[in-house]
Amino acid sequence: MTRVVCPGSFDPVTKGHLDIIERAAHLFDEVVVVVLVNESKKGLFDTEQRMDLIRRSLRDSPNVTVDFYAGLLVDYCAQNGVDAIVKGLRAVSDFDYELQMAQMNGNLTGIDTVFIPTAPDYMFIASSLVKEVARHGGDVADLVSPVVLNALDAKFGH
Ligand code: COD
Repeated sequence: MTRVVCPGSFDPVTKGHLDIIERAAHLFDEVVVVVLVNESKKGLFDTEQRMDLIRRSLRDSPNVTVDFYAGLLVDYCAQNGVDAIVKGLRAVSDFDYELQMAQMNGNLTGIDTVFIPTAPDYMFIASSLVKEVARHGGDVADLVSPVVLNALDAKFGH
């Protein structure tokens, strides 16, 4: 049994995230999507809402569960028998930072990171841009699931 984590802020989950999670679910036995709580950064959605939006956005994915953690990702992995970290890679701009995190995590506990390339259609999608566009009433219907779209509409009163 290979258990992997897909970690992130997921504020909110986008179609780019969902594609990586669903592809990881085809490759590995168990996928845990972990919402990392950053106490110093207040997001648009709270942790419970982010987890709920991920659960309700996932299509039939019986080997995917959703969890949260406040602390180092490697500690979560050690405590939960996680074999590897899965990350999506969008562009060269992601690569430097993702490589640095992968090497830091590997250095801390020896855990490996597996990169899955983003689907070309989702390459430009980032939660921060989705929020900015939605805040100003722009159309993000192609970038997020219908449940996230509703949640954004409710937040921004559209
Ligand atoms: N297509 C494909 N993949 C994507 C896309 C997209 N359009 N958008 C995002 N992704 C992938 C990326 O792999 C990204 O890493 C992941 O989804 C999550 O994205 P976000 O934006 O929700 O989350 P980030 O980048 O803010 O997450 C950073 C972490 C929370 C994973 C990181 O800070 C962390 O591990 N924090 C815990 C504390 C810790 O252990 N720190 C030490 C790190 S070395």
